Amino acid sequence: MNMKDFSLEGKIAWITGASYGIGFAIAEAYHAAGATIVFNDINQELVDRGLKAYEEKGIKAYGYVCDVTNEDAVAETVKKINEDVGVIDILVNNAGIIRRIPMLEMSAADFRKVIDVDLNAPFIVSKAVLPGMIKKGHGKIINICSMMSELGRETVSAYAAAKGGLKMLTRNICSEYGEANIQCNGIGPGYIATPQTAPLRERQPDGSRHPFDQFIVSKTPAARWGNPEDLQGPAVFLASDASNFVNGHILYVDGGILAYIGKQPS
Ligand code: NAP
Ligand code: GCO
Repeated sequence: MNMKDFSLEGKIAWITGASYGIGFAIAEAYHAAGATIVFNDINQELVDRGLKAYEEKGIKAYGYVCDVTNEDAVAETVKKINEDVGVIDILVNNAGIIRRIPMLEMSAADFRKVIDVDLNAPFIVSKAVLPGMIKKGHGKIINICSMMSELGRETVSAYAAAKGGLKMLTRNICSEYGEANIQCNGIGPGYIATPQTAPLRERQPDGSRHPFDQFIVSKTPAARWGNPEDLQGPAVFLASDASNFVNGHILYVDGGILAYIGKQPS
């Protein structure tokens, strides 16, 4: 075993939607492991915000405006990355949205939008980067799944359908391209403190914790929300040569939620 297997030296990593949040934390870790960081976001303001944030961390990142649901924009972005930086070695399909709406009140348009960003886009971006990886003789695709790849809950029907599908897309990319030395795995974060979950953690008018906040803490053996930094080690592992025989796996980084029935109410 050579610890250099965990290095990402000389690798080019594209993390989608990584101006902040989980994607930004993963990019920070990849930079620390030696990778060149490429990210995109949906508009120039967010890309500029991301570039500034990376610069403040001492990271020279390459930022591109790209809506990952737009196949032509993705193809154009891959072309630009190849010209500006080089052929992508590591792809993290991180960009994602959620709509928390009871199913009977959710429009088909809202449902389609979540599926488009959280499931169709990982297909589109993976399909765009795979040819370069196959030509190079290696590649790592990491899909950011979710607890909702395994569990449902009220109001997140579209998100759970997308993340469940993303788990199976992960296994299918593994199945189709494992022979080309492509490893495609997923990370299933638990409940992580980012802007996406901020509404679930808002303090109540009386200053008490949000009921959902208390619920998640009671369902997590670690008795806390996760932080984006909790995902950094697992993300480096799945992007590195240390995981070359790990394929089609969803690595849940959830503080134990999926293993635990939940704390008995006192
Ligand atoms: P976040 O804070 O909402 O960040 C998501 C990023 O994706 C934002 O930069 C967002 O840009 C970008 N994005 C959205 N739609 C896009 C599009 N069409 N094209 C390009 N970029 C787009 O979310 P997060 O909490 O960091 O989550 C990141 C990933 O982890 C998501 O896939 C999420 O489903 C997953 N996840 C999160 C948690 C959690 O507890 N936070 C747990 C499990 C899984 P905008 O600012 O324009 O929206
Ligand atoms: C929700 C949350 C979750 C987290 C995450 C859990 O509303 O239940 O947003 O879906 O984002 O996906 O793994």
